[in-house]
Amino acid sequence: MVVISQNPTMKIEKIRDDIDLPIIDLSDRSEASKQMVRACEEYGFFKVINHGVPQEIISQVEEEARSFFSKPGPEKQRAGPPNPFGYGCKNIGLKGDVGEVEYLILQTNSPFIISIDSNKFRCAVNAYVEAVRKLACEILDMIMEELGVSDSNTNTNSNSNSSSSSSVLSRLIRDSEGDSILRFNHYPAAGAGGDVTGASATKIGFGEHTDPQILTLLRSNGVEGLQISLEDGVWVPVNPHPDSAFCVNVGDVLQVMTNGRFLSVRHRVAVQSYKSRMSTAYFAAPPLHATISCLPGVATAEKPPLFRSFSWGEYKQAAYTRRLGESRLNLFTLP
Ligand code: GA4
Repeated sequence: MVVISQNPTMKIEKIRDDIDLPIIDLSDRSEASKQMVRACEEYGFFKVINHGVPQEIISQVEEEARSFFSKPGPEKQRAGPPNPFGYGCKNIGLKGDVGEVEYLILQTNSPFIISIDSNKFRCAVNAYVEAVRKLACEILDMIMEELGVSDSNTNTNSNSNSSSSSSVLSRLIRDSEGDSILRFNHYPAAGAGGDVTGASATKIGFGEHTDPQILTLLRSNGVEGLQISLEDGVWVPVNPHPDSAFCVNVGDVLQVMTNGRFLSVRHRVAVQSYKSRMSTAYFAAPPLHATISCLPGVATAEKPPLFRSFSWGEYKQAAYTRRLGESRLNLFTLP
């Protein structure tokens, strides 16, 4: 079924039936690698199960996030403003974007530079970050191996001293100067009148955008809201199940490094009428000085590089000084 609706900016959009993203079982590594590559090419999104992140670590961090958001506003504001790291409510980025969301953004290279003076919170976040970083690296290593990308002559200026069996991408993420971030989101229920079926305007928690980084690992409390757009103006709600899964998506940097073979897909979050959504996103990013360009062997004479090389710092600056929904990759497209 396709429902035609108008969003608050009066843009006509179609909302299709829910999509079941590929659910990939990481316990079967060779099959999983193939499926992940296919999913990155087709949807830019997939889910992983049997991912090895202990449930206890997930539950603890989600509990800390719930408890943080249940505090009175002034207490949450003690975490400092969200740019670059801290608590934000409704205002997103620096260019006037707004959404029905409150959030907390944390740097993942400890020590945190925000002031949350709870040891329990810090321990839960540290354990979670360590576990999701490991998962992101495993996923990237499997994907790189499947793509047959050789590392030997790749110079992206990484300071990581991890083992040589890891791929260039996971080395960037493990780098001591890596720029990965962790974000907790809380989308309060919209109440009666909020309608995500498309019968009236969709209430937006987080507006459409692509993620600038390499890879995103997302967990939610099982409340729907995430929608992806594989076709301009057509939104497909992502089914939130199964409970134990991580939703993984390709970021802009990975699209560039695979010369457009993988898709960094536009997505957004719609607010539900009666249920509030909580999510935790880990955005895996390289150090600011890392050079982003095509992985070796990916560009060929028939398929020359689509984008010019740039540093992650340069790209991040381009993203953060623009509106959420603005395309940034086209600033780096080669003629
Ligand atoms: C999208 C992905 C991450 O949530 C984020 C977002 C960031 C922010 O909320 O401050 C940005 C957005 C995100 C991309 C464009 C800029 C920056 C809001 C915005 C308008 C933390 C990120 O890294 O980029």
